[in-house]
Amino acid sequence: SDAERKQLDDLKKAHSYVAKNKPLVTNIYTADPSAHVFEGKIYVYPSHDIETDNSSMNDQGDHFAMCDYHVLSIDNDTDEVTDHGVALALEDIKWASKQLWAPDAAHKAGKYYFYFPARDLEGIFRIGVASSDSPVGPFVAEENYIANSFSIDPAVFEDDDGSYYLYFGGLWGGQLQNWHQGQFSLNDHYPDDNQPALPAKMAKLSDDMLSFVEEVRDIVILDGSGKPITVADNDRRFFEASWVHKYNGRYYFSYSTGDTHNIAYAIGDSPYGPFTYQGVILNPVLGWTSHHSIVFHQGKWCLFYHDSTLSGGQTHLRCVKKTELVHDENGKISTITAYE
Ligand code: FUB
Repeated sequence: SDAERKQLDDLKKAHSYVAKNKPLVTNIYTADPSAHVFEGKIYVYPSHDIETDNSSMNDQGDHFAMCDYHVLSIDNDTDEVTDHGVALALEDIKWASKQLWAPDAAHKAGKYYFYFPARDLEGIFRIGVASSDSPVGPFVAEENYIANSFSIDPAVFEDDDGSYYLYFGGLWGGQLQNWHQGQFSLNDHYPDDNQPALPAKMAKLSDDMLSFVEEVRDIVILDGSGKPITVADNDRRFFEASWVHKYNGRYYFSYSTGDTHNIAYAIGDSPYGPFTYQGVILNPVLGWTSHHSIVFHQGKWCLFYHDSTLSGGQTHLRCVKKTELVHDENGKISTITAYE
């Protein structure tokens, strides 16, 4: 399969790659780092990768079989990273059956909210929320997933006016292609190649941060001529790993292009989009997936990302890393390559 070929290629390349950045932690495998500055300090909310049988490797992502979450924090003075241990475990989430994939977190009025995708008891990916008085948990999950949520990779964006928005969605194993009729269908559905690509999704969060206050909306990504990016445009179309940050009053929607392995970005004038495609933030990394977050801390923009260097190229055993991200004088982001 495509996934197996990519993994073999990566294993061959692993020994010749010289990574520019070190893993934040090496005691566990980590991925999908969502970083935030809470009360002046960086907290990272990653997936916790675990060993699985290689025969489970497929386009559905069965090899990503994670069953708990840890939170990391970074000391402002020493850059030392602390792993705060298990913050939420599968057995404590009533509605979830397996696969705790890429999470995110938010802080509001002294409380911390942790958003995470998992398969429900019917095998359908949904998004749940858990809360805590501490940024490192432990988090207590709500009884059920967020009503009307589906698919994977939640990312919360807090706007300057105190509104919070949840962005989400992912293709293939993330099941976005199974929701074309507004309800889950076992049949994958992709529009024709020249049609607009399947969009990421978003909705505004309620005051209590536990539900959507509006219908789920599509995130439209336009090309330079104002036309939606199409299904066949694999180098630029949305695949998974939504993230939003604001720079100079404009909204930057960044995401993974999946099977072309870029972290790309698009800019818009509203958190609802539309967003116009701009370019690549991070070139492909070692391993099939790429997933990131962008945060401003102590006068600099940081990119958090993952690769598979810690496991010598095994796609489901990743490690999270941090590097500087630069916006030029026109607000364009300089493309980053993770290796010498
Ligand atoms: O970690 C499992 C999945 O892999 C994430 O949800 C995707 O974004 C990809 O990184």
